[in-house]
Amino acid sequence: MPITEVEKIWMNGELVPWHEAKVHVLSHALHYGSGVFEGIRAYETERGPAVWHLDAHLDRMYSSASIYFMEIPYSKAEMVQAVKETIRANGLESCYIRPIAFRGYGEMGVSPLANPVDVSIAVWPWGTYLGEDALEQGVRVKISSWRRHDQNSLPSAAKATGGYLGSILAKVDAIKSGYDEGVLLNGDGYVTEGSGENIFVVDGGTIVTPHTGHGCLAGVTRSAVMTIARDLGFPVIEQNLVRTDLYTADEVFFTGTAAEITPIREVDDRTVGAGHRGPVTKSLQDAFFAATKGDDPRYADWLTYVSD
Ligand code: PPE
Repeated sequence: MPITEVEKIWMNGELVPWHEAKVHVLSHALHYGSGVFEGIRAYETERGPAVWHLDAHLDRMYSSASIYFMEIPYSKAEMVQAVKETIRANGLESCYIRPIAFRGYGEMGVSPLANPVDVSIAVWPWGTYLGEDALEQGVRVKISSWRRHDQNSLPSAAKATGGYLGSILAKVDAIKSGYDEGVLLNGDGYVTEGSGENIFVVDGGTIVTPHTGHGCLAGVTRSAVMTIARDLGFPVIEQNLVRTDLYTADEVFFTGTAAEITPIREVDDRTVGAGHRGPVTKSLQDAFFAATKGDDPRYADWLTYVSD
């Protein structure tokens, strides 16, 4: 997806012109995947742009960093200010936000411990993730032959750059096979998630999603959607799912910061439910987007206003 360029990127404490946000080719992260990052969205509200679940995203970023012994040289409070400042400097009403902390230029070799931790925050407008009409029409997915890496190979609790190589294999395989997205099973054959989204099924009015212990990322959208679903009166459970559970469900959908709530209309060429966005998915989307706009006081805490 082409990036819509804006003016400034925050880099190690300063706002620099977009094209000057550069790194050295011998940066550790480029060679060994030693970066941790987040994808966050800011939504347009009546009180100006508001960042969705900023604290939860930063908490996960600092946890990811600690798993890799990476000390982020800014406090969370400083990062909150930096995110707000970057959005303001670019005059955006809504945007995607990509903070990253990575091992920079210094020594060469696998151990990152002597290398500096560089931090940047980029923001830009980013529309629907899985295609123009995805939120209404739904997407077509394929169960990937590539498995989700094991917890003891690459911990799914860390949203680390290197971990996305597996996602790349699944995504490219899906696209080249004519699908929109790939779904990865874990080593035991249970469903984990898409290349960049968590997955849910709706079956007989119950909403089911794989447990994070089975290899999926603990998605911030996943947990927001679980809360919203329970508040709407749906039972929500975390349980093992096998691929045929996706084939036979009434509805299947993805969640993610970029993907938001994207219906899945086909899995491995089998039509899911009625073959279009189902009523439960629609009601979750409506409640979710009302919350992101600041229209639901129950979820007011989930928004950080850029002007505050
Ligand atoms: N699983 C994976 C593998 C993943 O990358 C994401 C986010 C999620 C689940 C959902 O997590 P959350 O955003 O906290 O609800 N993927 C980010 C990056 C996508 C990309 O293409 O880059 C995102 O959605 O921002």
